[in-house]
This record gives sequence, structure tokens and C-alpha cells, in this order.
Amino acid sequence: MKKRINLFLIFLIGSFGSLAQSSQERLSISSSMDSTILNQIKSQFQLNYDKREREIGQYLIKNPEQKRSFVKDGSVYYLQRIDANGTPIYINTKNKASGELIKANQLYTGGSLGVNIAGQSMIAGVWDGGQVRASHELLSGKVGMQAGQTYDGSASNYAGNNHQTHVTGTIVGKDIVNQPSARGIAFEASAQNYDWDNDLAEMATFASGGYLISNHSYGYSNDNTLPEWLFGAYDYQAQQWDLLLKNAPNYLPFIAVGNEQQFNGNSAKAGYDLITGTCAAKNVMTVGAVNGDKTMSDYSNWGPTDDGRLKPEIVTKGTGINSSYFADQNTNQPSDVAYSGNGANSSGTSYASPAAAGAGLLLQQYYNSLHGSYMKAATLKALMLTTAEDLGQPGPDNKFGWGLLDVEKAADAIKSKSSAGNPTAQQVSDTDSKGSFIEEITYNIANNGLAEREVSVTADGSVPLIVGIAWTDDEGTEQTSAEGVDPTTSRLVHEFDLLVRNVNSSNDTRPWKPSVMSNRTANATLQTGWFDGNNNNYKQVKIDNPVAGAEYKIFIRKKASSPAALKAISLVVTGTSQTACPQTLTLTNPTHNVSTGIQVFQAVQTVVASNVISGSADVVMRAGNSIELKPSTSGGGNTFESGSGTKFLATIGGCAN
Ligand SMILES: [Ca+2]
Ligand SMILES: [Ca+2]
Ligand SMILES: [Ca+2]
Repeated sequence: MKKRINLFLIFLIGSFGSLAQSSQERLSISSSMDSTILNQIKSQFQLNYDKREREIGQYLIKNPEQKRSFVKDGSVYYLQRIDANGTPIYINTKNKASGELIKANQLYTGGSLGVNIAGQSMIAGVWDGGQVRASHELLSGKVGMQAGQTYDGSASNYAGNNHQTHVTGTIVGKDIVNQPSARGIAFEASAQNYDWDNDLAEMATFASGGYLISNHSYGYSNDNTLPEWLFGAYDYQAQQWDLLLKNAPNYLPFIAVGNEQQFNGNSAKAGYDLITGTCAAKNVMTVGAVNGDKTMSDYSNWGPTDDGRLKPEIVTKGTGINSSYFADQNTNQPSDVAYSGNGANSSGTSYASPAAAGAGLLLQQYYNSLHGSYMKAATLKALMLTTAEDLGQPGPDNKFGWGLLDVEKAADAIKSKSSAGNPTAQQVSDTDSKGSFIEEITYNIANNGLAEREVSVTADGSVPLIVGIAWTDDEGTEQTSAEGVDPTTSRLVHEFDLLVRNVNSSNDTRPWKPSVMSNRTANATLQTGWFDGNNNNYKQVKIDNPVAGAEYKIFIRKKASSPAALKAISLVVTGTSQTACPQTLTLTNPTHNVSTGIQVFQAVQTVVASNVISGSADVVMRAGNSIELKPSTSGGGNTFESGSGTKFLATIGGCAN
């Protein structure tokens, strides 16, 4: 039995609805983690928090002139803990929004990707210094403080409440007529809001719920109350966040790098060495800010960390960001006008980080819509860094990190992701060559510094071949004041390295080697050997002019000092070749029988079938310009026959689709 499918019933992939992060999908992520360990470390975080609160109480009794919280220059300061040496450590909001600069709009309706990805059903976690104005018209119905968030939501905490509200609007603010500049990056997404108190235990709960992304636009005050050794240090805070993230590998927090470039407690370094606290963790995304013309802002903090890791990792626009504003502190009314004026146009890394977090939601949503699962945190991080637009000094540098977030390029890589030949084997080939390679490698490389995992790709040749690896590392050894200022000891536990070889010429290219603290203003160089003093858990090889059609082999090794246990590695490659795509695909009927499974025709000029789609088969057809449906011999006219109860998907617009 055959039925006729009219030309107009062909589904174009570009019109497919986006897939949301359903509760079922969150449950699947949730059940992939070890809940016993997560609950244990959550209890540990809570105990640590309770202990710190007691210590703060005692400190404030002994030092009545000190305040738990205060506002200075529009930023909220909060006494977070007393460190092991009795020093009070304050955190503050990073005041000082952005979509077009990072090209997030290319994922919206009308954008270059041809999809409608705007954060539908995605949920961000927002930890910040006050309470969100949930009634704001840009936010109403989709944001709200979560249970137990009691930190100073009073009218007197105007600065903190405004900050939480502005940051949330930058991620999820609605698309309202006449206010396009106040639209959030993921404007169809929603948010769960938390105050910054007890953040780590709350984040453990959030992560165990299967959520993927959160934003944190606060950090150490970085003023002259902060001991010098803490600048650039992988301290207790950084270590504890890595402990959580090791056990929640799907979850990526975005953190504002801070705005103390000009005024800080480490002034001898002239803007560098300002990475502190959670910003120095290995498994987070630390975000800096540029101006609208892609120049460095005059406030965004510069790295690196003391152990020579590149920070910030990425930059987005942070200057002049329009968003929701907690404007009316007295009547608790939504602000209708404030975000179109009245100081709502704010600057700071606080507003750069949520733009990147919103972009993370979009990229996860898009990836899931095409590939049926979400990326691990290390994969999302590797994708963002591998596709970033280099700014400032050539290659990675301590001001711009890997460069400006480019959501369009990252989305293109997702769209043109090839299928891995055999992800668990030692050798893998990019068999169907669609333009990029995004895989999580779960093959366990022997920890002897010599054994290799090989991945073969074919270069396109018209664009650079860029290869990035990242992994969610275990928590490293905590840096303490006993080590003094700027200790260079690596904080990595697992260490991987890579090399890319042109198989024909045997030319090898090694990864970028970012400049370390002692050499912080210099241009990056390239590694000259394996494990060449590169302490980063993201490494990148860039071949500017690869040979078109040539095979390149990626070799990955594990350092001998690493644990023997398996650690997954995320691999992102862009600039691979695409299988030739016919400009016109002509479908005629009948000749051949392709009745089972998913059939992909992309290099065949004419697909002919006697029983083209029978049973429950899905048939995918791709062409560069058009798909021509030849009249059926039995039906006549503009019809094409397929089996009863079946479907097929025709994609026009290139084999990379
Ligand atoms: Ca809290
Ligand atoms: Ca330092
Ligand atoms: Ca650069």
C-alpha cells in the first residue's frame, strides 16, 4: 500500500521545533551522576558553611566596627568568611548588556542558522547578591527566588536587588515590543534565583536536578583588604567548586572575572594577577568584558592564575548593557521605563558573564535538538573556546583569554558535527566529514606519557583547522598562604596533551602555550614538547593554513603523574572537510529499494526507489540547492510516493546540515 506525499508535506529541518530540556531529560542527567557522593559533598558544604557562619559571628562580636554587609560605589559587599589566618574575606557584586556582538541572534528566528532557538524550556540558575524583582515585566512568570533565600531582600538593599534583577534580565529577559535592546540572550528561557549565601550547597542540589548552567556575577572584593597571596591563588573556594563540578560533569557555572583592573589590592601587577576565589577554579567558565567595538574595557580583570592557567577564558560585551532594573524600591512595582533609561544601561563583567551563560543555554538547547542529548560541561567549554574570535595579542592572552564568544560559529560546529567512527576505540576517524567533530572520548589512555589515542580528520583547507581538548579535572591541591606569593605549582590532577600531524608531510603542530605569571604581558608561544609547562585543562592546536583534503592525525597522551582511572576528554575540531554535496537531488520512482533504517543520501545525484520508504524507516535527503521530486509513474503530477505510515526528511542547504 502506498500513499502520496505532496511536495508541501516535506519537512525542512530548519522549521523543526526546538526540543526543550524536559523533566525527563533532566532526570536522565540526574540519574547519570552518583547521588550518594553528591549528597555527601553537599552535606560537607553545608557543614563548612555553618562553621564559617559561626566564625563570622564571633569575628563580628570581637570587631564591632566591621559590618556583615554594606554598599560602596553601587556594589554590595558581603563578609563571606574568615580565612585560616583570621582575615575577613569579602565578596561583592561586579557592577560596572550584548547579544549581537556575540552573534547569539543568529540562532533566533531569521538568523543564519535557520532555526528558532531562544532558550525555550531551558532553565538557568542565578546566584547573586540580592533578590530578583520577579514582577518586572521583562521577567514576570518565569523567574523567582527559591526557597530559603533570605539574604537581605529589603528595600534598603537596593544595589543588591538591582544587581540580581539586571543579571537575570541579561540571561532571560523577555522580547518586548519597543524594548529590543533589553531582550535577554536566551529570552524564552526561565531562571531559578538564589542569594549568594551558602551557594555551594545550593549548587550541589541544582546540579543533581539535572540542570546545566548557572551564573555568578560576584566574587572577592579584590581591594586592599585581600591578602596579596590570594591574588591568582587556587584557594579553598576554587578547590571546593572543582570538587562539586568533578561530581557534576554536566554542569557549567559562568563567573564574572571582576572589575578591579584599575583599582585593586594588587596594584604592582598593573591589572594582571586579579583572578581570585571561584574565578580561579579549573572547571568553571570565567568571563571577562570588552566594549562594543571589541576593545578591552577599562575595568575587566586580567590573569593569569599563579599556576599559569589562562583567565579569563572568554570575553563578551560588558559595557552599556540594557536590562531589567530594580528601579522602584518603595512601591515594589514593576519598572516600565527604567530599563529604557534611568541608569539601567550598566557596565561590568557582571553583565558579560550572564550573556555567556545565556549563550550556553542556547547552545545546549540547539545541540540537544539536533543530536538528542546535552553536551557535558567540558564539551560546552571546549566548543566555546575553540570557536572564539581571537582578540588582542595573537593567540590566547591574559586579557581576552581565548577571545570573544562567537555563538554563531559554535552553533555552526554543532550543526556540522560529524559522527564518530568508534568513540571507545583507540583510533577513531571522522568518517562522514561534515565540517566539525565534537566528541567525548571515554577511551582510557594509559598514564605513562607515551600511549596515544588517535583521531583522524580531513582538513577542509579554506579555513583554519582548530583542535581543542578539555576535561573536567579533579579538585587540585589547595594553595595556602604558606606557599607565599605567586607559587607556580601546577594544580592539575589529570593532565592530557595533544599533537596534530599532517600525515603526508609529517609536519607536527603543538598546542598554544599561554604566557604564565612571570611572563604575563608576552605573546603566547607554542609548546615545544609533550607536557611542556602548560597547566591548563583546555589546550588548543591551531593550524592556520591546513592542506585541503589532507589527513591530519590528532594524538592525545596522558601524563605519567595522572591517576590511572578513566577521565573523559572532550574533543572539538573545526575546519574539517565536508563530503561533496549535490546541488540538486533528483528523486525518481521506481528503481531501487531502500526500505530499512535511516538512509542518508547526500553524495548521490539521483535517488531512485521502487519502495523508497517502507515500514517505519526514516529517510533523510540532503542537497545543496534543491530537491526535485519526479512525478510518480502511478500517481502523476507533483507527487512522490512513499510507503504507508512513513516519513522522510528533506534538507536543502548543504550536506553540513
Ligand atoms: Ca543562597
Ligand atoms: Ca599572584
Ligand atoms: Ca588574543
